Amino acid sequence: MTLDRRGFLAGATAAALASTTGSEAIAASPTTVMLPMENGTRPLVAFPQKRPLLMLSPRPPLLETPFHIFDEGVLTPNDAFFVRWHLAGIPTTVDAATHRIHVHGMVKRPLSLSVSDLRTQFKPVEIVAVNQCSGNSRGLFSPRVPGGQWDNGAMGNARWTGARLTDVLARAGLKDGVRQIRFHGLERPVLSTTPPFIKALSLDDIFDNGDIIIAYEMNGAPLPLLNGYPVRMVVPGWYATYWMKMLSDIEAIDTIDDNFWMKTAYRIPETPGNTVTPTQTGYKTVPINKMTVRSFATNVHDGGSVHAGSQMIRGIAFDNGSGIKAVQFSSDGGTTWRNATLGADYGRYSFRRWEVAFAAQRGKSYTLACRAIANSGETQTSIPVWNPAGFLRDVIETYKVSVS
Ligand SMILES: Nc1nc2c(c(=O)[nH]1)N[C@H]1C(S)=C(S)[C@@H](COP(=O)(O)O)O[C@H]1N2
Ligand SMILES: [Mo]
Repeated sequence: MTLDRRGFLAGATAAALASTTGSEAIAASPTTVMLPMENGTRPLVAFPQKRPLLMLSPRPPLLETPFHIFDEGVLTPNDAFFVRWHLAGIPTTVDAATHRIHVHGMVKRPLSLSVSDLRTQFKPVEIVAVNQCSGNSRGLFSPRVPGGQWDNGAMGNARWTGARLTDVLARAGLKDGVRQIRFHGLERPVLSTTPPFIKALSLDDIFDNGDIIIAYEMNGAPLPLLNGYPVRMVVPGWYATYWMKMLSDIEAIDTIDDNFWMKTAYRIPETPGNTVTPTQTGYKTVPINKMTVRSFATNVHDGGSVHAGSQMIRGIAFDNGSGIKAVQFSSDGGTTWRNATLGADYGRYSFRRWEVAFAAQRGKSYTLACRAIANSGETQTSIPVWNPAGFLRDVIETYKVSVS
């Protein structure tokens, strides 16, 4: 039995879980994990093609990656990669041979592409990129906000292979006046009153970010069904909400999409730092877009311990594609900082591993901290962002540790 090093064993729940959800998809799991937040108890549950992950919701599935996975390698294994769906009507199987991606709307040549067309008729592009939910770490907001109560594991880094979106759009030929491209996947709402999950990107953003791909491989293998098999969008540097899974529909439009998921949900304050106070009203909002810079230590956790003597503290950092310039480490709660050593470069959208030597004295306790500086100049600060949707968390992480 493996335990999440970040949490601790809280008791057996498998039988209780199976009886409350009634889902055959859920395999027995002997443990729960306590996340560092109120109401932070999560069962570890194995869904199809997945190892046991922290379950926030069975239907639609919300599964978080146990944080120690990020210490094991720069790429997040497919079976450990987090899962987030909005709607419960997800196909339980998809036939990749008959699946089609329709490209239509304001195009000169509407297309109906199979997965094999994508593989054979377009140049394959490989890119390592972080997929991070807009609400990653939402459960750590203070004051608390509604929404999926994630700790820091609603993210993952994979090597994606696929066809460039701009190549597909060039094949279809955009008509004059196109302003946005709208994306839709295979799942459907259970209730007719629930808006279908549709996202849109502006043409400028698509052409600025020539790295958007329609991916048919994840870490050299087919995508797990729950991560969007057979094809998903990969929008490097942008929050995961745009990374449409089970992509089936691409539509060119001459308007700014105003469906619920663009106009009402997934908006951030258009204020300095995209932050507001809990009582603030009357500010403008914009659709969430590029990720902020973050870094984490992966072999220590807050409230945990380190051993006496010298050791390496390891971690990861990423931003929205300028790349990581430096990661700094502090063992005195952020009073003094020194540079960590960066690991191999997997590209500017990837996790960048870092490590730093640290000598711990028996009997002392420490507040460790790490902060990343992106090539863009963006630097993490110790002031947490706050917005009512719980997006964009990027505060400097601190880890109080004792010496054992
Ligand atoms: N079709 C579809 N794609 C989707 C979603 C969804 O609900 N349906 N959710 C988005 C959001 S908000 C997130 S965080 C990511 C999660 O990707 P993952 O499940 O592969 O980790 O998928 C994105 N793509
Ligand atoms: Mo998300």
